[in-house]
Amino acid sequence: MNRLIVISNRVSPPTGDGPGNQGGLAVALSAALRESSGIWFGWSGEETDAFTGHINFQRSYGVTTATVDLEAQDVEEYYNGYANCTLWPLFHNRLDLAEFERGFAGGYERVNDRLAETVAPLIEDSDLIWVHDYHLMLLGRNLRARGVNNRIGFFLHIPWPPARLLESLPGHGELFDAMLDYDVIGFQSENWRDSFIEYVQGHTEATIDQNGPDQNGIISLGERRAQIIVCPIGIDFAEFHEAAHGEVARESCRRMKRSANGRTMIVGVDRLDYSKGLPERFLGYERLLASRPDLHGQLFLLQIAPPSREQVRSYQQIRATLDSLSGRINGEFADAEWVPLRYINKGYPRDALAGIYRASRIGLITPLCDGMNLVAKEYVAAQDPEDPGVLILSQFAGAARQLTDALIVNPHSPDELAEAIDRALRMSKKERKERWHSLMANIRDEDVRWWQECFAKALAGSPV
Ligand code: ADQ
Repeated sequence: MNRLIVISNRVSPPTGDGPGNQGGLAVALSAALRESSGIWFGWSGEETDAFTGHINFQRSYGVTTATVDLEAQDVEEYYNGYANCTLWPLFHNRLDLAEFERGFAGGYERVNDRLAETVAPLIEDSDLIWVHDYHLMLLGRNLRARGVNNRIGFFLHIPWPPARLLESLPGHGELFDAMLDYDVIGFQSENWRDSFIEYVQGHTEATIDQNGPDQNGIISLGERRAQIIVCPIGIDFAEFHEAAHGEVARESCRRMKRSANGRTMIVGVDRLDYSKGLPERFLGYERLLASRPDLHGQLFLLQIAPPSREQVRSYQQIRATLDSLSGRINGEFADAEWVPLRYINKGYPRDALAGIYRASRIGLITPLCDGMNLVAKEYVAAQDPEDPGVLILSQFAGAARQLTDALIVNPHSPDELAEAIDRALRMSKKERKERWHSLMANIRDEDVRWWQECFAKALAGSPV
C-alpha cells in the first residue's frame, strides 16, 4: 500500500474523545492515514510574526500530523481574503459578496507556494498525495514546479460555480489551468462536475473524453490529463450511530423532549453562513405561522447556528440580519407561554446534537447552495427507526442528488417551505418510515469510508 499524504488548509489531529466528538472528515482521513502510515499536512491555525516553514510533527492515536504556522498577513490575504471573501462567495453563487483584491490573490499564491515548498521535502517517490478544497487549488501546480511527479488528487468540498459566474474572477483561466496539474479532480455531485465541464468546453482549449467506463471524463491539455470523478462525501455512519445511541445522546434527547413539553420540534443546524439559507428559512417559517394560527403553541423551530469566520464583514452582516429577523418573528407571534423560534449561536458536541436531532419531528436543512451538507445525513442517521422524523432538504444541496426521498424544496420560496413543513407535520408514520428506510440505505452504504476509498482508488490509478 502506498503512503498517503493528505494536505488541507487546517489539520484536525485525532483527539481520542470517543465516538461522535470528532468531525467525520477527520475520522475518515485518520483511518486512511493510520493504515498507510501517512502524514496529514497543513496550517496549524496559529499565527507567527514571520513565516519560518518550521514543521511541527505530532503523533496522536496512530496519525502523524505536520503543521506550520502562517504569518498574520498570510492569514489576512489568503484565508480571510481570497479563500473566504473571493472564492467562497463566488463558488456559492454570491457574486454580490465576492471581493476581488489583487492583494488577496497574491496572498493566496504566496501561501499555496509556501505550503508546497514546506511539504515537498517530506514526499517520497511512491507517495500518493491528496489535496483538499478551495484553499489549495494551486498547490498541485506548485508541487509540480518543485519536481514532484507523484500522483496528486484534488477534492473540492464546495460547489464548482457555473461558467458565467466563474468568468467574473480575474485570473480564472490560470486557476483552471493549475487544476490540470492534478491527476484526479473529485466533486461532491454531478451538478458541480457539470459546471466544471461546461467551463472546460466554453472557456479552454482542453478536450474531454467521456467515453470511459465511469462516464465522468478525462480532461486533456497537451501532455496533461486529469480524471474527473464524482465522489459524494458521507458521514461516519458507524461512529455516528454509536454516538446517537450513547448515554450523552439519550440524555440530550430526553432533556429536549422535556423542554418541548409536548410541542412538535423542528430543527435546523448550520454554521452561521449566508450560503445556508437561514433568513429564507426563517421567512418560510414565518409564512407558516402567519397563515396557520391553529399551529400557534403547537410547534417550535430550534435553529442552532454557531458563528463562523467572524473576521469577515459579510458574516457580521448575516448575523445582524438573523438577530433582527428572529426578534421580529418572536415579537410578532410569541406569547407568555410559547416562543416559536429558539435561535441559538453556539455549537454542540456531536453526540449531544444527535440527541437533539432524534427529538425533532422535522429536520429543516435548506441551504441556498451547498457542496454536500452533512447535517442532513446526520439528522437521518439519528432518527428512531420506529418513529422517524422527516427531512426537508433544499434542492441546492449536493446531498439532494442522493437523498431523493427527503421532501425536496426550493429554499427561496417561503410558500414552498411553509407547505413542506405542513406536509411533514401531517405525514403518516407509514410514509415517514418508508422514506427514512430509503434515505438510511444510502447514508449507510455511501458513508465517509466509502468516499475515502472511492477517491483513494482513483488516486492510485485503479478503475473507480
Ligand atoms: P460545512 O459548510 O461546514 O462543510 P456541513 O457539511 O453541513 O457544512 O457540516 C459539517 C459538520 O459541522 C457536520 O458534521 C455538523 O454536524 C457540524 N456542525 C454544523 N453545525 C453545527 C453546530 N451548530 N454544532 C455542532 N456541530 C455543527 C463543507 C461544505 C459542505 C460539505 C462539507 C464536507 O460546505 O457542503 O458537506 O464541507 O465536505
